[in-house]
Amino acid sequence: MKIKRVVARDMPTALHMLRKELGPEAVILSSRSIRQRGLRGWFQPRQVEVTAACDRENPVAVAVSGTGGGEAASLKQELGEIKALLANMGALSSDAPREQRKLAETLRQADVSSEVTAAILQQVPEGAGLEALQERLAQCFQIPEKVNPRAKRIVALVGPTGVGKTTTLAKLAAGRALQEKKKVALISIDTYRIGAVEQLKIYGDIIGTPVEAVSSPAELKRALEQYKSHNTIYIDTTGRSARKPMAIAELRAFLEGIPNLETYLVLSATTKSRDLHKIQEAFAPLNPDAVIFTKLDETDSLGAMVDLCYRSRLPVAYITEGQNVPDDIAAAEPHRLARLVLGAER
Ligand SMILES: Nc1nc2c(ncn2[C@@H]2O[C@H](COP(=O)(O)OP(=O)(O)OP(=O)(O)O)[C@@H](O)[C@H]2O)c(=O)[nH]1
Ligand SMILES: [Mg+2]
Repeated sequence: MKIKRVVARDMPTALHMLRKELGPEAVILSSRSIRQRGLRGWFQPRQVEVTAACDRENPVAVAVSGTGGGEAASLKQELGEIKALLANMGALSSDAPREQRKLAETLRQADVSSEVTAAILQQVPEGAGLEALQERLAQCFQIPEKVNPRAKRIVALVGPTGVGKTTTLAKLAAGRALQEKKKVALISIDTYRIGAVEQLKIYGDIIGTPVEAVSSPAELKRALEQYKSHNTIYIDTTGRSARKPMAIAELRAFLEGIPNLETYLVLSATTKSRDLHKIQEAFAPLNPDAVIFTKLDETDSLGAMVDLCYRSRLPVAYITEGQNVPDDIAAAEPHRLARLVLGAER
């Protein structure tokens, strides 16, 4: 069995380091939050120290088969560490303080992964209640820097199929054109789905903005030039599967080199945590500035959203909570998101 201990700034980084060293089957034995030694430590954020082991055969069988005194001692130590892990990871063991267990259970019910739950609870003071948890959760959600309302903008929405990119784009464009009275143009990068442009044209007609369909990067550049006097140009893209890197590379060929482009990764809050993570990684080559979460009205458990934001550190720009254009959209607000996750606003 290989045992490895690492110190990192946060849990996901530590887990990443351990998986790299020990492989994906590594089992965490213990984790704790520590300060660096000496005076400097007090002025720097706490770090996490995580110990993990890997044995592809059967870690428990190997540990139990040890007969020598040394191995027995090490077995005892390992069991102790596993116990500590349970207290830390799930905070559900009977050893964990009652308050901590309650908070862990609240996060579990919201579908926050146990990994992220452990990391979040490590930074909630012992004995603290729901309010402290809400505050800590709010810190997991960053929002993008405010854009100068007068600035000219080119905004592209990218993401997997059917998450609500076109609908969200229509909501944003309607807000900009009808409420803020800006000159807006819509462009559809139409290389995949029949009907994609028609859907955007309907919205364009209602909002009263031009809609252009382009099918090559050169056509896109031309369209951007054509509408350069417009205040905001929204670029709609057809959904791409995270499992098809070529489709994402193709999209990159369209979008790269556009100066000051704002790219938003649109994700559905109903997607499973692990899938969200894969999608975010697959779309990383497009360098999204922030995410937009859609369909919050369709789920009661927003833990996947917490996981994604915690792990990727991407800011959240907007959330959408229904199909109505233009009403069902709101700028993301960390404390409101935290309240939604904890079910305090439903
Ligand atoms: N309940 C709910 N439905 C939504 C929301 N946003 C979009 N939808 C619906 O989701 C469906 C798909 O929306 P689209 O905007 O066409 O999705 P898309 O991402 O553009 O899809 P593709 O272009 O095919 O990749 C439509 O029925 C929308 O009305 C939301 O916030 N809540
Ligand atoms: Mg669409």
